[in-house]
Amino acid sequence: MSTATYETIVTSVEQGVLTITMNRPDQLNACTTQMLQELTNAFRSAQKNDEVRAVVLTGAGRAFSAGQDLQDVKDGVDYGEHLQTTYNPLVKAVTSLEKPVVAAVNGVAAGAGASLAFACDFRIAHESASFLQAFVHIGLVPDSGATYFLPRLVGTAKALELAVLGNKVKADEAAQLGLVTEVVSKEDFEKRVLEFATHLAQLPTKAVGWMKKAMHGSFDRTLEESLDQEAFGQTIAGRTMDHQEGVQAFLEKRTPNFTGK
Ligand code: LHQ
Repeated sequence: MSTATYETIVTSVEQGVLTITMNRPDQLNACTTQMLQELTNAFRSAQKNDEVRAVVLTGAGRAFSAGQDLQDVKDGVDYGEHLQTTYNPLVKAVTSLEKPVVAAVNGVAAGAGASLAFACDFRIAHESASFLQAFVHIGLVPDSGATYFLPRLVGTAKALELAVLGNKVKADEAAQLGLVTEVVSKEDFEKRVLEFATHLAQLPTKAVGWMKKAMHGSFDRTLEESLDQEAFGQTIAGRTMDHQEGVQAFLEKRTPNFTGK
C-alpha cells in the first residue's frame, strides 16, 4: 500500500486500486481551484503509476461533490476561462486515463460534481446518492462534460429535461435511467466499491484502457472507422502478455492471472 498527500483530496493505493477522496466535507466537497488542480494531478499520476490498475473517485462525508465552490469564484473571473484551466483538463485526465475509473457516488453530486461522476467509466451509487443538474438554478449552463456525457447516458430528451428542470434524481431513478451501474445499501457501500474496483484492477488493463478509448469515441466515428479502430486495437491487445496469459489459462482450465502488461 502507498499513499500520497494533498491538501484537499486524500489518495491511497491498495490492491492496484487508487482511491481519490475529495476531502472538503463541510462544503459538501465543493470544488475549489486547488482541489481541481490536485484532482487533475492525481489522475495524471495514475496514468504513470503501473501499480495503479483502477481508480475510485469518491467524496468524504455525506456528499460526492456540490460542484463549483460558489465562494471560491473570484469577482470578474471569466467562467469559460475558469473551465478551460481547471475542470476541462480534469475531465480530459479522467477520460484519457487508460485505466477504468469508478465514481463511488456516496451522496449528492451537483453541478460540475455530477459532471465529474458522469465522466467516470462506472458509477456505483450509495442508496442516499442523488444527481442534480444545479446549473439552471443559478442561471448557468451544464459544463465539465455534462452536455457530452448526459445525452450519451440517458438520451438527448432526458438529458435536456434534467438540465432545464434541474430536478434531483435519486439513486433508484438514476439506476432506471442507466445513469449508474448499481445502487448499494449504506451497510455494504464501501465493501462493494472496493470489491468492484479490485475486480477491475485484476482485468487485462491494456485491453480495458483501449475499450474505454474506443467506446468514448464511438459516436463520433462511422462504421468503417470503428472497424479500423477495432482492428488497430486488436493488434495492440494481441501483443500483450495478458492476452498470452488469457489463452494459456483457458487451455489449462484455470483462472487467468493478468498483470496489466
Ligand atoms: C456549498 C456548495 C457550493 C459552496 C453546498 N459552494 N458551498 C463552473 C464554472 C464557474 C463558475 C460556476 O460553476 C461552474 C460549475 C458548477 O458546478 S455550477 C453549480 C454549482 N453548484 C451548485 O449550484 C450547487 C449548490 N448546492 C446545493 O444546491 C445544495 O447545497 C445541495 C443540493 C448540493 C445539497 O443541499 P443540502 O443537502 O440541503 O446541503 P446545504 O445546502 O445545507 O449545504 C451544506 C453546506 O455546504 C452549506 O454550508 P453551511 O456553512 O451553511 O453549512 C452550503 O453553503 C455548502 N455548500 N454547496 N457549491
